[in-house]
Amino acid sequence: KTLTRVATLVGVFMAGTSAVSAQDVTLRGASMFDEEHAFTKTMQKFAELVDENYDGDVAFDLRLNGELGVEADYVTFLQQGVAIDYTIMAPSNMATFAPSIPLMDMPFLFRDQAHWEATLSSDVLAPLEQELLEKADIMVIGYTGGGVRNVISKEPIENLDELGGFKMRVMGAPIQAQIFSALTAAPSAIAYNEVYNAIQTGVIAGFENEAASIQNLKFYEVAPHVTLTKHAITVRPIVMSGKSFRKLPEDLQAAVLKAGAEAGAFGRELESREDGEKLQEMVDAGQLTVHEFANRDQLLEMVAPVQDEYAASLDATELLTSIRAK
Ligand code: MAV
Repeated sequence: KTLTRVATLVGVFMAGTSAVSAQDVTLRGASMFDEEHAFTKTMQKFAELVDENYDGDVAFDLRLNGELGVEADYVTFLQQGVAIDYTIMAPSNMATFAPSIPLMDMPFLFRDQAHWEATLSSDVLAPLEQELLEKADIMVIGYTGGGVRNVISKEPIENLDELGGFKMRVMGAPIQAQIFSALTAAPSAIAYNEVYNAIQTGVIAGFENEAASIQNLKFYEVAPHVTLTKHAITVRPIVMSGKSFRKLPEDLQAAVLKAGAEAGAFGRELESREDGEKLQEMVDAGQLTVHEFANRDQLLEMVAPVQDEYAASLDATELLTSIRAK
């Protein structure tokens, strides 16, 4: 009896201690996807790396499956310093706060994987990060991404003629709609969590996305055709709210920055490696049919002036030239 009582007391005491001392800091993250998606895995890696590099206690509360909404919601949370502390996010979802940030991810920016990697492992994007920090108080702590974005549609599309008038969803940044308009499609900005329904009900005929996300959210159920326009290799900053960051002790801040950079490299390798595999898995499962796009090079010529004008309007012509020269 006595022994049981001692054990109970020790248990109570220990539970009490851990409640007080452990995990003084909790960092909350958000993912639109489940555990299988590269974004989720990259954020889990980030947590692991922070833990490894920090002596104190820090807890991570990563909410999955869009529990906290979509990226367009996350950006407002981060800017206000509420609800979440960190996430991974498309630059085109941050345009309302920082108009130049979508430049780093606009369609047809990168020639190939090597160009994309050279850009992301350099500091050429620093002026865009600076604007995001000043205007939105959001910090870029690493870069992940690496999925190739293609057109995905209800009906097959194989050439420019068939792309003409294609009613498609694009991300919120105006440059996205401008580029697809230049390709003669009919783009409209629709929230990501409404895309599936919008296709199902015929409001749009499709959109554009990368394999990891098409598979994770089962977009193939409503849009079973993929056209290899290969118009973007995704750039996905790992971002943290400046308001959350400044509250952290200095040694934790250092661990966060180091972990952000390393988790980014981990995520880039993972998502680019899995991109082709995931596409193939969907083809093998009979979920998707893949179509080549005739004269893809022509698309590049059609969008270059739109990219140039956008950069000029941001006073970022030199920056665009440096990215292209990477
Ligand atoms: C994909 O799910 C991801 O690239 C994500 O970062 C984007 O926000 C999303 O597509 C989208 O198209 O909005």
